[in-house]
Amino acid sequence: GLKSNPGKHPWQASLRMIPPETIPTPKGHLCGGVLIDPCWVVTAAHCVMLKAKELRVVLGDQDLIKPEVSEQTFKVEKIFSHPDYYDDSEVPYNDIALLKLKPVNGHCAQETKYVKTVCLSEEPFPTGTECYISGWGKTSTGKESQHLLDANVKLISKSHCNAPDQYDNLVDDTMICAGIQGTDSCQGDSGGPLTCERDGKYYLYGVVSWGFQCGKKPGVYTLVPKFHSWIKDTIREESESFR
Ligand code: 4AZ
Repeated sequence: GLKSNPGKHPWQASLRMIPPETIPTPKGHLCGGVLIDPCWVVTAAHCVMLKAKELRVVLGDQDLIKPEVSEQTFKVEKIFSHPDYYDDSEVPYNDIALLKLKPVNGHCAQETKYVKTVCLSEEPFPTGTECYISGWGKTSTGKESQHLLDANVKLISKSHCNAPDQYDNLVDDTMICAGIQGTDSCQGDSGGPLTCERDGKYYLYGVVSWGFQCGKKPGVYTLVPKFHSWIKDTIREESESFR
């Protein structure tokens, strides 16, 4: 991808592992995430196989190394990995998780030009729709990016993605493929957004999940509409139990 304009993906989150000194990525960046409610971030379940205490969520970030005034950093109160998440010979199924942010002075994310929530998609977008991916993952140089990058990708049909020379039926109906030859998400982008536009509004349609290498076959994304009820129910139940 190319360097993204600040404020173009204001729902993009950076998941950090603490202490950052122990891993070789800028400031401990582990995965992407997506802000869907002031106190809730969606990510990939395969990203959060660690304790909530070891995580930080940074919103409003562009440059992973430079401190930026647009940044808002939160601790994680609780991790909700999808109960049906599992990994079968490197393929993650139901690869989605919710992070409940720990409020500071009674609030979580505060809306700015650089920090905003995104809508959840409840309906399918047609094959061929041009959508957007963003993240700090590996580029063609083989290194993770210091700057937030983005790219356009097209939604790919299940039948094409499951062809014998592609994923040979490993892609199930909780996943959506997207890509353009050579343009793809990669290591470090996991958990981040695949957003699509409808009537001038952006919707979270996929969560970066897996793929064979990068840029060679389509990227595979967790299909958000399939998890709409789980997301809404989890947020509702958790908010109700604290009233
Ligand atoms: C990864 O390793 C990864 N091309 C993420 C996305 C894709 C491949 C690998 C999709 O986290």
